[in-house]
Amino acid sequence: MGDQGFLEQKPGFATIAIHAGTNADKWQSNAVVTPIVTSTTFKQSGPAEYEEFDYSRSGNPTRNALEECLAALDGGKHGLAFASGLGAITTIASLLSRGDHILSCDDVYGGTNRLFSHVLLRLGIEVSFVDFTNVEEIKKGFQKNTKMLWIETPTNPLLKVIDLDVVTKLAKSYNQDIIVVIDNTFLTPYLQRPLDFGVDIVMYSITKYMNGHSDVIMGAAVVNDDDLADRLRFLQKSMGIVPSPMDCYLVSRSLKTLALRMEQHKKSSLIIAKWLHEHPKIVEVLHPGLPTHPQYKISQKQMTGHSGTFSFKHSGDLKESKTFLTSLKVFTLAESLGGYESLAELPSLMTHASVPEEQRTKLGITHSLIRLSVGLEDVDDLIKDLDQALNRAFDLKN
Ligand code: P1T
Repeated sequence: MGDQGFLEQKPGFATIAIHAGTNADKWQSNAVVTPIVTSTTFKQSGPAEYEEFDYSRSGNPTRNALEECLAALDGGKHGLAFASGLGAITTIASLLSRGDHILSCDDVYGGTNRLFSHVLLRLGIEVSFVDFTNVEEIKKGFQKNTKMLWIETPTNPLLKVIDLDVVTKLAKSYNQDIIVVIDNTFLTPYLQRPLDFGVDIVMYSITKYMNGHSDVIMGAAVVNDDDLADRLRFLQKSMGIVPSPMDCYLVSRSLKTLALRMEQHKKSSLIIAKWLHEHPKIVEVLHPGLPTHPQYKISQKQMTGHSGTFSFKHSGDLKESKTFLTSLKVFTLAESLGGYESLAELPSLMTHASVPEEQRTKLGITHSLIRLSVGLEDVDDLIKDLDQALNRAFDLKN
């Protein structure tokens, strides 16, 4: 058994993060650090006669190095980088055709919900949202035209944990051809390795923990299946949602410290979650590392720990949430998560404002739900900051 009762960490992760895709011998200069190749095009020795690269939308040396590392981190064969997390989702959804159906978990990032409900629907792709923590609900959700299962676990912003083994087997037993996709943004391959559970596509908003420095927007997909990889590669080239070589360099650099960063996010967030759990004005802390979490046992079965992102519900309403958020001094009031700096936000008005109100209310995304992204600052400073902001919001002694 691993840390905090979770799955044991696979050995060698940090070594892979530092070395995969990096090979000094591949460059004429023997550069130890992957060069940033900005060229959009590559000289051909005759018409359509080229070696590895012809045009940077199809492939670029800096991007290839990153994609190789991304694949290795998830224990996958193929990695693909995209211009944003939503760019990755759009490309993955483009594996489908008009008339197909996506069965999605009900709590997903607001932007994913918007893409599914507004854009895909208009293109003739049907999407239904179901509570994936309830097996009976999933079984009822399958349709004859279901071609893709969309999992986010833990979910954004309610931190529901979905049993990857159970849900993947359910989908495959309904129809072997259903493509099972997981958005693994909240955990990264350091804390969860979905390919080990039979998932077909692992998708990331690289913008978050994978880059970790809040200075790049990027997405990715990792797969094992050669045919699926070919189809995604074709879409990557055809749709053109690709990242710049400069951004690929920044992410490659960030991945070198992924293991160290995730280890600290994991430790600090659990300390803060436990502190909040004891606070008299906090009603519920939604953190998969707490034994009070409804899917604590499932978390321990499939994760090696939880990251720095979690939510809590307090006993106030919008007024208290606003005072709390604007009183924070170390945490910054902003959307996003997964950076070295701590962030706090109000999903109901910010990241999940695009989720229809009725759906939000049903899920429990209320004005009393605050989401934190615990960064890498000293944890004592973060607790002091939360304490003073809660004191202000609830008129408690300072
Ligand atoms: O922002 P982008 O790189 O396009 O990624 C979209 C995305 C996809 N999946 C998950 C789980 C996400 O959290 C996101 C982006 N999320 C935020 C900006 C947020 O604050 O939740």
